[in-house]
Amino acid sequence: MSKRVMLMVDSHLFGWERGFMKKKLVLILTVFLFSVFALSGVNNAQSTEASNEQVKMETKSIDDADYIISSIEDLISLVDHYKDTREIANEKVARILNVHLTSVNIYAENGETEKMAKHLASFQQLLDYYQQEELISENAFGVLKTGAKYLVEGKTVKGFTVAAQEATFTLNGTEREVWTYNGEIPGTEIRVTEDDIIRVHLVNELPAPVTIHWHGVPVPNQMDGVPGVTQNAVQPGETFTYEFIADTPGTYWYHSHQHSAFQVDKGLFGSIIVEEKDAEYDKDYTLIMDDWIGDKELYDKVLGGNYPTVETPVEAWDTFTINGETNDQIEPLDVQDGDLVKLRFINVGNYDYTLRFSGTEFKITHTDGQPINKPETFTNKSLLTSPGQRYDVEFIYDENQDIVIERMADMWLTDNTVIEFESVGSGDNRNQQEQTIKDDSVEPIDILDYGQYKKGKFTDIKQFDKEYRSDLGMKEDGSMTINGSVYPEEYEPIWVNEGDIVKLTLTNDTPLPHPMHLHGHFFEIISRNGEDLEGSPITRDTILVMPDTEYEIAFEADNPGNWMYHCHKLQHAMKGMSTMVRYEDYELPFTPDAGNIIE
Ligand SMILES: [Cu+2]
Repeated sequence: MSKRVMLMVDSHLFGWERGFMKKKLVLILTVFLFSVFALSGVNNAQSTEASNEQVKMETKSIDDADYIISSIEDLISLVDHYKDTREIANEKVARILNVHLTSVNIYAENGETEKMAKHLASFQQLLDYYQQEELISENAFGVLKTGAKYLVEGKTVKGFTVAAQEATFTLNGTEREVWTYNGEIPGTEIRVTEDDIIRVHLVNELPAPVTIHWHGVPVPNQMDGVPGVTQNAVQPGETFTYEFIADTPGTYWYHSHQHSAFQVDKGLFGSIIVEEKDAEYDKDYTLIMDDWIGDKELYDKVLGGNYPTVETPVEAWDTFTINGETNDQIEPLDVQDGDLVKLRFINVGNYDYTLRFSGTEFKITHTDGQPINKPETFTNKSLLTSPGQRYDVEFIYDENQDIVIERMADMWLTDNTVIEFESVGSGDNRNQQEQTIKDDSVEPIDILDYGQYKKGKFTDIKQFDKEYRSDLGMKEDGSMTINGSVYPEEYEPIWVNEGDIVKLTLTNDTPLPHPMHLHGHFFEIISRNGEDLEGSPITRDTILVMPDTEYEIAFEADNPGNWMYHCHKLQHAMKGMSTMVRYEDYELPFTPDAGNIIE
């Protein structure tokens, strides 16, 4: 396994957590688990089978999370752990909690569901009491309470600690000060399985406030991580816990939404992957694409402090990276002949990147994590990706073919970047950059005419409940506008009610393409320049709006709250190209303070 692949799967864990995981791994492998299926009272033969399945599943992904709760045994070992770390005040409190959990286990085994439920309820009441008496830390309380709550429903809770930290990052041979999640660029990959409960404990060790926004994941509004809109920014030294159900599989990413044009550029991003339960890939790689200010002096001037202080010419971002590495530093991906390879491309940068695929047959299977209907194969074609967007691409690795995937050179990012493959055990057949076919006649893929036609969710809707326009523009002073308005001073929200089917018409009167991102909802693209889509329905959360082109998109207002809707070229959002979709009767569940900078 290459170094970079290790980096991608190796979560940052604090020392005590790593030790704890080892202990827990042994526990899970050796102790018979009364699975959550046993809790619902099915017969013994079935529950044994289910338990075995669960052991297999947990060992596969156990290194990814700080803790996993999928059984009463897991809760018991967590209580012991919090006793050791003194997050539970004393032996007695831990013992009483575990007496109840042990009883739950015994009653579950005997099929006495009523008594079992009673003891689990007592356990939760005890937690409330100990929290009031300050005999348990806030974090330990939250972890155990969540675990108990979801265990009854047969769900697995996966917990991650994400520390926003300063770090040093080497780029073009020089060291840069960066801000990171867990000390790495990109931040720790959060990888879970469909229907898992994700619980992320954010610890802010930076000298500036931060948040985590879960780009594309349809989370409840309070978990969306937008400072001043869904929560107050997490101040230095403070913590915040995000918790949501990962019920929509796909490729997503996370980033700070505080002062995001600055903080995302400085490194505060990572990927979040929700695997399908029946995923069938031999290899599955996440490729996070970004651009950096290559010149160290300029980098230090622009990004060295806690806030941006200088205007920067656009051509300064001239260094392209994949998973934080530049061209020749990028480790080849491990593959074997015949592997079905899935690549998850995520554009977290400032520019649109063009990818070229050649040498074998490829398929684009997902846009922004959402499936494309019966995608056709292609070769030697290019794909335009824009900030905030994701594309999943699939192919079968054939060591006899010269497979080339590259980011094509363009205006400021003048070098092309080649993704290499290394086939283990079959000699040196790693493809070389020199082999890149110099072919300028690469046909671009039109993602709005790709895959097989079928009716979309909104195809037959004749009358929309709400219709709004988003005319993207630019003022003479350089500010960027939606319907002539600069956010936040002049903006008009898009008002909706829960249950509305909403149509937005987007136009672009600027010379630049704008990737418009809607939080909390997926939308379907229903037409371009008045023409309905002829290929697969395209569902996404970020649409690239080309100059002089009109698009209609539609979404169902099914997630109450206040949701940002903005250009994901974050410099444009900062200059005003931003607005909000707001639900009429939504009451803000917090009081915004003065420390929030949304864009
Ligand atoms: Cu824009």
